[in-house]
Amino acid sequence: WAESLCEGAVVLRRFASVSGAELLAGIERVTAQAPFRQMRTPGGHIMSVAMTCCGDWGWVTDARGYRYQHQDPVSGDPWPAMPEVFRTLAVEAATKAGYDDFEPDSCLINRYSPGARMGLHQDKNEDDFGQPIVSVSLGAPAIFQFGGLRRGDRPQRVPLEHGDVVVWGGPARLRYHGVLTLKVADHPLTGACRYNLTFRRAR
Ligand code: MD3
Ligand code: FE
Repeated sequence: WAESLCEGAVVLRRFASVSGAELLAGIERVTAQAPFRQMRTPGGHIMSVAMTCCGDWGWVTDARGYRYQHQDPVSGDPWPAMPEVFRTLAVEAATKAGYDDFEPDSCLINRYSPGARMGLHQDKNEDDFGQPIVSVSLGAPAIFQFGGLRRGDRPQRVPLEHGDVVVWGGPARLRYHGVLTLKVADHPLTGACRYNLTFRRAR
């Protein structure tokens, strides 16, 4: 039922495929209020991945740095509420992976168009690294890379498809990871796009 990528990382293949259409409807609802945008890194680069957020805390990056904040910097309004179908899926996946009291307060929604990629990085803007991260892939397939605790550690490649859910915790929580350049694809629900929902406990 669950495959282990490394100590602390559990893949639930196709776990979200039954709720795929509902999750995509949730993305539409969130983006009606908080549209996808390409953010700027502190180093001045524009990210190829378009992002938006929902829940109490949204992850943002700009010239001032990476951080979580309550408000969408584009509108100044609080981020949209996390759709119940999002929260339920994340909690169920975390429970299956052995995290019984995961309560996400943040969901980052990433949209990859063909050519978009995410370089190797660590997720370390959260307060408690004892809390896992739940990631849900929707639409076009991608190759995910995960390395070690040092940037120079050679990464492994893992293909992720529509509905695949990965729970990252314990010793995997601070591993370097990224996504290779998205190839052209045609998924019945999303066309050429890949969406990734990343659920976190920010505070
Ligand atoms: C491994 N997103 O938004 S999610 C990100 O597919 C991010 O959009 C990727 O990395 C995406 O920060 C990958 C999978 C993921 C998330 C957190 C991790 C993998 C992780 C934390 C530690 C190790
Ligand atoms: Fe990440």
